[in-house]
Amino acid sequence: MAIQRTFSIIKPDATKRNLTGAINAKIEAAGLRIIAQKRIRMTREQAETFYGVHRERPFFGELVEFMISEPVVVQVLEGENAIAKYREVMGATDPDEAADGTIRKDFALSKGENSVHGSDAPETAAEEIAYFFAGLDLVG
Ligand code: DAT
Ligand code: MG
Repeated sequence: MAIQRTFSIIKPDATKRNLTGAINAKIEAAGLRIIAQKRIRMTREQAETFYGVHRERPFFGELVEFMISEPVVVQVLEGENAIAKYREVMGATDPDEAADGTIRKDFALSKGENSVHGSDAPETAAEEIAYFFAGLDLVG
């Protein structure tokens, strides 16, 4: 498997509780390199577009309100098999189902307030990175 890039968000529940460093420690311990990172306040439009695939789901409104409720940290992670590896480090969407030692097991508050986002495939990773970062921002 080649070197890949994936897109990550440290979500409002985690930035609010000062967990950015603790989450970054787990990312780096897994061998993923943080090659771009910025703290932003997501706009409603950005949140609605980013989660557009979930527009018809009953939790969409709640999800958008949550994502704009506090600053987030958007990141690009690089490494061997980075997309699947980060999904493993994150753990399952629902923290009650997440494996021990994962970010969501250790930090997530609920299925909605679950501390991190990670891309699920190469196509979405490329789209999500391009939505928040210019090519020159990525320092591999
Ligand atoms: P993941 O973030 O693990 O890729 P997803 O893409 O299915 O999960 O959903 C995106 C986000 O939407 C998820 O991180 C939290 C929220 N979400 C998903 N299912 C939910 C539910 N049943 N209730 C509340 N929020 C939910
Ligand atoms: Mg997803």
